[in-house]
Amino acid sequence: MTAADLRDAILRHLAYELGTDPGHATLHDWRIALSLAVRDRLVDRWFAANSATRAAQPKRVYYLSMEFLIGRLLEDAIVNLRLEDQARGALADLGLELDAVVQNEPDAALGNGGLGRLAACFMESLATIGCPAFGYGIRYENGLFRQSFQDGRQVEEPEDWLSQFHAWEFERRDVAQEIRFGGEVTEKDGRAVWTGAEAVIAAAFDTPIIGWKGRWANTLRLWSAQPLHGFDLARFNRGEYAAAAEPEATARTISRVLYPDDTTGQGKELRLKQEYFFTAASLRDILRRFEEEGGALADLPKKAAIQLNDTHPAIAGPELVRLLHDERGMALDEAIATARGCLSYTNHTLMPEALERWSEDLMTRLLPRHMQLIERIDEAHAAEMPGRRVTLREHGEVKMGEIAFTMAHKVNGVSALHTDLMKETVFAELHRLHPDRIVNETNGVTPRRWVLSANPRLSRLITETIGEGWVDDLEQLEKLEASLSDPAFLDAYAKAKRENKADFADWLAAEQGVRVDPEALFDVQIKRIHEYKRQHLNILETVALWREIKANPGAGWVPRVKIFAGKAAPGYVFAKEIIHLINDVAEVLNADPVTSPYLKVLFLPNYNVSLAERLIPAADLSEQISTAGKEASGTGNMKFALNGAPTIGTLDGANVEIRERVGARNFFLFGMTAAEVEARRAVPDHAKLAIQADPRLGGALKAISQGAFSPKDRHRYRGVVANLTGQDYFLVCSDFTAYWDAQRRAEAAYADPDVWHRMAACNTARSGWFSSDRTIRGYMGDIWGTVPLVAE
Ligand code: 26Y
Repeated sequence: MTAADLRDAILRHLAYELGTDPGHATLHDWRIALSLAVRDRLVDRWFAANSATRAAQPKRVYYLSMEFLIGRLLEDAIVNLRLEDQARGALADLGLELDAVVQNEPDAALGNGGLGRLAACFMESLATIGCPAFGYGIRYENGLFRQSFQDGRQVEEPEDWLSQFHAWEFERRDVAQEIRFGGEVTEKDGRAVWTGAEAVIAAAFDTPIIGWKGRWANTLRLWSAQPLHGFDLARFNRGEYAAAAEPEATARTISRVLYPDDTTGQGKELRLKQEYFFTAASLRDILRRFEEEGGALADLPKKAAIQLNDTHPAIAGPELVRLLHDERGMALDEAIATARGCLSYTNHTLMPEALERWSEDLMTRLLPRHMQLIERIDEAHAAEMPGRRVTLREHGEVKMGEIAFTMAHKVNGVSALHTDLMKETVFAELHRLHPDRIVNETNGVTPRRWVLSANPRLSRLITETIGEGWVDDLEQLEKLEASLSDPAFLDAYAKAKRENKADFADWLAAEQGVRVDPEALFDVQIKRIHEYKRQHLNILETVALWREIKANPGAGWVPRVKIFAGKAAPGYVFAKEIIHLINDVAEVLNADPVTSPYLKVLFLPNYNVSLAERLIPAADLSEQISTAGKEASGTGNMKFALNGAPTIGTLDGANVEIRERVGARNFFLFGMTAAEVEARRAVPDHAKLAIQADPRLGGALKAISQGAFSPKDRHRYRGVVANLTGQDYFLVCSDFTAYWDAQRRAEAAYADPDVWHRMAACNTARSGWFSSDRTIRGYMGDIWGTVPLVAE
């Protein structure tokens, strides 16, 4: 396809789909016309992959996830179809700039954070590898809330990504499932019959996901909840308009909004309904496909690998048993074994408050048959495993982690450390009973989005140096090793980073009205706000540094910009106070004429995938400072390393593996290990001891508690300070001094450009293992037993 072909296609879509002529088209119109023109190419490849799959009838992967944080799709499609030059040319002909058109697309923010973005990277890698797969999730009308600040406080507004025409999905009116809740269980001819009282329709919307070079494409199928019966005409005719529309509104509530919470599994009925809704619809779809191909039910595990992304779809275990046993007459034990043969479960957290539990009362009310089956599964497991102490229920609650584990043939953690800790802590007893079940699959990120499209300058340099093969074989980045002592290469590497930083500074000035010096060290912490991620450790160090600079402004400080971004769960009060504190500190520091040339603080609002794509290529230092043992893996850490930002971090999650690969000299390590954290917690008054030992920490805390950053409300941070000086569960104080020292080491390295750029380039050259292609190949071999196919 030439640029002229693409231009003609754009004009055709503009006229015949949008009914607009070039003289009247807005940026939005052009974006839709370009999307439709690119989509045509994508659909051709999608059909080719689908027909290859129909012919081969292979085992498919089904990735069940409450979240797919896919972000913008137009650029992905253009890059993977290799249409970038043509698109640039076609738009230039029309007087437009590709970047502006691409950035007009709203982010599809159907996820909270790491788990949702991982699912999106996996979908892209599955397509690149050519592994036949479906992603299954929910088509939320409102994704993750939009964040802004009012007087430094987080304000949440609904994110309505569907308010604009969404060019990437196809509504499948022929594919729909009826999903029921509540009601009762009776018996007929010795079989349980569940008649749910309330019903909604799950309607399918398909988005094609295209792999690198368009070699393969899979489907992301998202379910939308719709009423079984339209609105009530009789009531409407009686003038009861609101009541007439009510059943529709109630049904639609299920897919209305993404749960904006990654901290607690609060017993929210709607959340449980969402989980069952999409899991049940997906399983029926999977069984329908299997039955159409005419296999014997016992062979289901040979044709379907069903991956549960955390416990959110864990009801899949009991539901699949119900579909096989109650609805298809398979013996219970065989149904359990068959379901287990299909299912596998990924755990993403060890934090007890994030492990889902549902009250038995709620479960019995909403899913009475599943509650019975959970008891039967529990009994069957007990019979299988005499002497076992684990149960699926406890204190009137059902434990979804245990259900997922019991019903899965493989259970995986997401980094080496996390997997080890799973074996020792949350699943210790189940691991003893099933020693071969837990495996590790360290997370990864897709290099197409996180290097190739996000960082074109670096990508060009890499391709010029080692050829193009790295894009789908990221370990080829190792070949850069030979250039790490070549001054010309290091100069070019430094230049790419410098230009990325200058671009970012320009964007900041234009969009946020803030000026920063592109020569300063860009020190970046972007992720959900959570105590265990310790944004407050970072801001404490910032305050301490500010006080040092103030006391001695002429000491040759390395200019630094501290950049924060991230959302707090709306109900997580402490996390919101941390946001407020950072904004308050920023206000004082940025206005300080003495210190601000050396130290600025920015909190960018509404962190999302697109902001990450802009920020990561411009970062110098990657903050990965969680309390050891708490961050399951992290994936931002991998994106920064690949883009040449060394890590300042603890031995937590995948940081451990990043450090092993990039080398200890190219990683600013600090802080307690997971084992030391446990020991330290047992020391009485550990926070007070740490504060006494380091006057910088004491001084920073005192400044905050005395209202230095909240002069009109001096006690604003009393709670935060009391937490830190009291229990300090996440050991912010005890790690402070080590963090301070690591920051000084980072500064010293940054002050010597030769040292720094070599360190940064080492990070790029040695992070190739963190591709999600590698992760997906791991799942295929260790868990799914699937192989790639080729499309004609
Ligand atoms: C229970 C429910 C409200 C809930 C919703 C979302 C619980 C958890 C979550 C999200 C968890 C999450 O994003 N976990 C992150 O998964 C990443 C991918 O594996 C990891 O890199 C990261 O360390 C982990 O925090």
